[in-house]
Amino acid sequence: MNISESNYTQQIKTADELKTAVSDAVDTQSVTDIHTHLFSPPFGELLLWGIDELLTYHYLIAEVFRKSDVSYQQFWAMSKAKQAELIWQTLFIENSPVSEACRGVVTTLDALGLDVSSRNLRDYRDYFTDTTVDAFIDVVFECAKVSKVVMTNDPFDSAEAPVWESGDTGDTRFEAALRMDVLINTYEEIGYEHLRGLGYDVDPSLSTKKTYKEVRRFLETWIQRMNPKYMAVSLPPDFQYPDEGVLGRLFDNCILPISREFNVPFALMIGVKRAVNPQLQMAGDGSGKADLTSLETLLRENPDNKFLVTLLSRENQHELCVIGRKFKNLMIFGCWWFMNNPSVIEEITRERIELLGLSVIPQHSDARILDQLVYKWKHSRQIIADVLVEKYQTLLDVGWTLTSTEVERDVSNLFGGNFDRFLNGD
Ligand code: RAT
Ligand code: ZN
Repeated sequence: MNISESNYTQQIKTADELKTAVSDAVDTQSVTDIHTHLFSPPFGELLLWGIDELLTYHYLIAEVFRKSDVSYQQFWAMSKAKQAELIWQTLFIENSPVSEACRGVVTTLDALGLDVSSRNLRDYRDYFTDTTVDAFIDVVFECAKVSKVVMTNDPFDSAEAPVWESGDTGDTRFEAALRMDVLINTYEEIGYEHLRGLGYDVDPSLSTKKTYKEVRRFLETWIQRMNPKYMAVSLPPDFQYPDEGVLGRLFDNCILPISREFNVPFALMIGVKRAVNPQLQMAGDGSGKADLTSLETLLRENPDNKFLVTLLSRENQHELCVIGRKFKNLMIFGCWWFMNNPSVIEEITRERIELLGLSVIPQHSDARILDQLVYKWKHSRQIIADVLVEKYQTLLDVGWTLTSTEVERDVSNLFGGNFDRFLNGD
């Protein structure tokens, strides 16, 4: 078959052919999941998996208090198994599990071959008891069609440190991201002490050249140790740049120069209000709308730095797309946390494609429990496919030609190619 014949055979003509070509491409293309909270097996208990972990996901903990009379104190005093049973009983048996976080559990159990109509928690527990974590990683990666996941690695976490020091992080499908929340958001309270404890000669107000040099030395050491895909921080909605305080000094004198020097992008996750309700512990964070003038300034003043950005407020999403049109050093990624719901994913994905074409990373999973890769990707793939079909159809309607190879190329860029190119390009 010559090239023109092969193109001819792949030509998409009808709406049905288009749907099939897009769903084939979207369902089979393996994805690089650029932000998760998963860990490779050497990190031991940091890698969460199994039904009790799925049920006690913090998104579900926030929901159970709305439907149960359990007090915060009673709940936190329970064992994980008892918490899981309460959540199962309250959110799945006494009420229908229609929220996205609940639905995710049902999708996952079903995709793993379990009978969701039985509603039998004991059977689900037995399934996980009968498998090993290594075997389960393969099952999940295969089922979710995920080829790589990027972890969230805190250099100050004493549970992670021994693994990094051993130099062996095991399964290479798990890649690192150097998370800097402690350093950036709590330098004066905690970060400074940590750095001193690790032997870095830093001052508490982060204001001397010597301190900048020491923080840079710390970052260099961890970049060499982790080989991270990017450095990252989550920031509150009132994040400001330029900034005269610790954050601004850290950005300008330490992080941005190192990010440039090592070609390690800086990921900003903006819009989280930590501990809006501390009684909910990890489930107690909220969101707020950010002033994106700061982001524009950061992008404009640092054209040789690469930034990956995701935002937590729905109200900020359109503005972010407009900023993406102005700055090629910005890669927009994912529908983060409270944005990771079907109606919002659909809206954001459509908005991004309309304003930025195929130059975005449409989704990441944020999975905290290995099993969640299954549902987070299944649900998102469906929406991404629907939006793509709609967009391609408008082209076909006016006579544009399209082949299944072109659809595969586009999907491959969305699911990993754009990330690789952003990391590896100049
Ligand atoms: O989505 C989440 O699980 C949140 O708790 C956060 O972890 C957030 O994604 C983050 O990375 O800060
Ligand atoms: Zn996260």
